[in-house]
Amino acid sequence: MASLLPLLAALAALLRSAHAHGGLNNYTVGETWYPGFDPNLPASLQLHPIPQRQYNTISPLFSATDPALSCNTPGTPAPSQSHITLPAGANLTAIYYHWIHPVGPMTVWLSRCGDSPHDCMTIDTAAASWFKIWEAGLLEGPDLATGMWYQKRFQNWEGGGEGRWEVRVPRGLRSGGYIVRHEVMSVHVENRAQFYVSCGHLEVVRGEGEGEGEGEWMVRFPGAYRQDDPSIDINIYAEEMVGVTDYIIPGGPVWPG
Ligand SMILES: [Cu+2]
Repeated sequence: MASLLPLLAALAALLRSAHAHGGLNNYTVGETWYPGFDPNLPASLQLHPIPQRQYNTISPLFSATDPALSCNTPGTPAPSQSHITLPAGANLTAIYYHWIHPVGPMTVWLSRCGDSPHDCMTIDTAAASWFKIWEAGLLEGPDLATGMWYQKRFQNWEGGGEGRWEVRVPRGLRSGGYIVRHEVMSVHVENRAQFYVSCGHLEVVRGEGEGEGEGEWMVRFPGAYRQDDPSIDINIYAEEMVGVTDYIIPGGPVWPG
């Protein structure tokens, strides 16, 4: 009987995700696990410290100008919001248990809150300034519809992929509190991009740099994207897209840090 349990758990997870989308479930830094917010549970029942901000659905946003584009809905701090402490230059990994979509860019962004992660508690994420620290799109042709995207490699449908999204926090970052924003944009439906966003709180220590992104590096969400951007309003299956491997990831360049 005991041997059936893993099978039943896997089946339950499969059924849950069969008609669903996906979200960021946990973070890790090295061997340390940080539980994510669970959108299937009321916020009041999630009493253990959670570095991830609240989101109430694993469904995507469908508009590049959605007011919730910064940190999802509601995107507010969790009832027992905590933060992840890590040194500048360390790797932060986001875990998605069941990621099913294969095409579209993935990006990671930071917004500085202040000298302390507690400053992140009162930030209006829609009014905050963000700078991109990481991006990945199409890794290999033959074209956008059939090529290998980072998202496809990341895909974890039926446990076949990585489901791990590891990104280095820039070495040149100034110490302090930051909100980290993970965004998966999926473009597998013609001319109907989907945005999956998630935010968490970081305390970056031993930062060697003076900086964070500023000036030209800074964008807002919503604000960074236009719905009619040819990388967003896109039909990868169109006849004229056969053999096309060019794809400009929206939101501007990555801060060199
Ligand atoms: Cu989906």
